[in-house]
Amino acid sequence: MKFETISYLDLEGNLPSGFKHDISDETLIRAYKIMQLTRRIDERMITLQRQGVVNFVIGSRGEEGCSVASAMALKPDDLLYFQYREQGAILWRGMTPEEYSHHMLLNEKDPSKGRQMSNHYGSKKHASMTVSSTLATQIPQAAGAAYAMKIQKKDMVSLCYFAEGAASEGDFHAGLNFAAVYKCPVIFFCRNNHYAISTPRKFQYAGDGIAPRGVAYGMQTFRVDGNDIFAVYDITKKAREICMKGEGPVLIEAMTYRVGPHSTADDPTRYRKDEEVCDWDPKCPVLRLKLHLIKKGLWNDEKDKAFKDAMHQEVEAGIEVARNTPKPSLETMFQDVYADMPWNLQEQYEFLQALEKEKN
Ligand SMILES: Cc1ncc(C[n+]2csc(CCOP(=O)(O)OP(=O)(O)O)c2C)c(N)n1
Ligand SMILES: [Mg+2]
Repeated sequence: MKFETISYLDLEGNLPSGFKHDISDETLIRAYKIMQLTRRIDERMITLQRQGVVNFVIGSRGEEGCSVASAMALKPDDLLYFQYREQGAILWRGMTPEEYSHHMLLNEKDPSKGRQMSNHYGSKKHASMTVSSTLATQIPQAAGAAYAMKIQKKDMVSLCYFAEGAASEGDFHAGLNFAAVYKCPVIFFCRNNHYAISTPRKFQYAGDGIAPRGVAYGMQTFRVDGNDIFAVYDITKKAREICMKGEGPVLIEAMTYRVGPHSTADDPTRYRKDEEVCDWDPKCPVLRLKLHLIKKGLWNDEKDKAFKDAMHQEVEAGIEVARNTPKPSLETMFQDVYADMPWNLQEQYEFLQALEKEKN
């Protein structure tokens, strides 16, 4: 079985003649701005990690089209389940650079109160479940949440992001099979970005990628150009409609490329050539949308500069506030699990309190 890749936007920013879409000019400009914001925040967080301010970063350079355009096709209450490289989606939902920075710096305003590694964002306000380090755990969770939505007859879907490496986990198969058998309104969104840390995709699967697995489980499946926001938006919107008609789940395989290192703990020059990375430069989702906006007369270099200056300032201001916000206090480490603290935790708490007193 061979899957074609659905793609509309060419590398010069043109759409096929007669191609129709329902994205307003305003929304297109916002998509461009959020993709640029995502890229900038990633760049700044990586620098802050090098300076010892942030402990860990997973950048999404080159994959902003997948996260932003898929979130754009949903309703704001639809539940998002992340892998970890989908910060564009939570920023699309309105998380501010300051809120994002509070999490990355793991200070007292971080919703997880510093109990997670950085880059494990999540937000109740933005209907976004917290990132989980253990690969693929979000897949059965998203299927289960969608099953609950179906039973409660809610006008709602869950969208579950994961990548081609995570699709080798048992949870992928359990989640997809459960969702297909019970026709759960869940969109499985696979970012096929060619690598799982240093493992290239030729060592990940022998078949034609991840898409045929959706067919095997009995669900409607699409493969899209993940660097074309029009294709990602169109197919995610269609997937949502399929779910709402009770015909879900849907699997989308978005073909993309991880331009940066896996994380700040990785050196990709050890396992891939620069030329391979450069091949993807013209396919960049941000560049292609920018060229399209310019062709439509919606954007120009002057607007770009003014937007970037203001956006960079907003990012710096957010980081500054986060840097000046205290770390979570000691007691938060012992809260939110037990109504009454058990004796052994009480003992540990007192031990740490004494240490802290000594230090001060
Ligand atoms: C169960 C489990 N096994 C291994 C790891 C270590 N690990 C973290 S990310 C990663 C690669 C995942 O690759 P992929 O799903 O393709 O996502 P990408 O990083 O390419 O976005 C691995 C092996 C983990 N976090 N959890
Ligand atoms: Mg991958």
